[in-house]
Amino acid sequence: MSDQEDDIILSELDDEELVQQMFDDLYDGLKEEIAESVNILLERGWAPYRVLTEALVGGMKIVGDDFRDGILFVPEVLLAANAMKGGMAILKPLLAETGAPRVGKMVIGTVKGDIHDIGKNLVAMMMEGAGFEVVDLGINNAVEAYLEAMDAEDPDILGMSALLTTTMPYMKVVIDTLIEKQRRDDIIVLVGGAPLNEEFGKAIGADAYCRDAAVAVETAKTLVARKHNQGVGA
Ligand code: B12
Repeated sequence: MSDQEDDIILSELDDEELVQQMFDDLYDGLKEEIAESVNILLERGWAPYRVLTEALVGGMKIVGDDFRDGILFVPEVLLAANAMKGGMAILKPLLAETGAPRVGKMVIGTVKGDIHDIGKNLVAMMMEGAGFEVVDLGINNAVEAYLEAMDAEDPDILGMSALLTTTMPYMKVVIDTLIEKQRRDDIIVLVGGAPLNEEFGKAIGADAYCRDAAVAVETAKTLVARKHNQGVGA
């Protein structure tokens, strides 16, 4: 195989071909290529949010499906995740640049036992872009970490992410602890992650389940506005 024949000049592909190529590159964990393609799409006038959802999240969906079906394994998925993060790093400042006024503050973290952070990072990025101040606690958070952050940051919203059926029940542990400590009413709790659904969100006592980052932003805006109005009226 000659390198020359195989070399694809990304900038010579049209938009559709480039997005397809990005799906392949994400699948193969090619971080530099993903970064280059993200920059090409931005130069062509694509909005950062469109690059994120159509190219990166779209590509990650294929990785996720093949992981589920046993075609890809953890090492490959880690590489893909790393490539995705490379693309997200370019988009992050652009998404945050909207100049939106500060709407509220969110503490967000993946729950104990769970190290998935791509979706959480995406929510954090989109929330920042929408004018929220975001404190990201990272992965594998025990209830104490959420409580400490609530003390230190006084957020409007607590966001929890879980990607495993074995870790999602931990969200209830956190919410139950908030109730026990009589702190549940002080905060809006949003939950998300692929295995969750609306019913689960309700069952554990969250204010809302959000299926993606865009819904998270809209829900957060609505609930924070409601909270502030109630505060004024009270
Ligand atoms: C990438 C990945 C990994 C990577 C994670 C890298 C990283 N830095 O995150 C690695 C390789 C480390 C990994 C490990 C494992 N994984 Co994994 N992983 C995935 C995969 C393929 C993609 C997840 C992802 O990033 N999706 C893309 C993002 C954008 O989507 P998202 O996370 O859903 O987030 C969106 C929404 O859910 C929502 N959201 C998410 N969080 C939040 C939070 C809030 C507050 C709100 C409002 C919204 C919100 O908004 C986000 C943006 O739109 C999924 C497959 C899948 N279909 O989800 C499996 C998957 C989650 N993993 C799975 C498994 C089994 C594992 C392992 C146990 C594998 C193993 N044998 O070791 C380990 C567990 C490690 C651990 N203790 O956590 C299973 C879980 C099955 C189950 N029923 O529990 C899945 C579903 C794959 C499968 N079908 O088998 N994984």
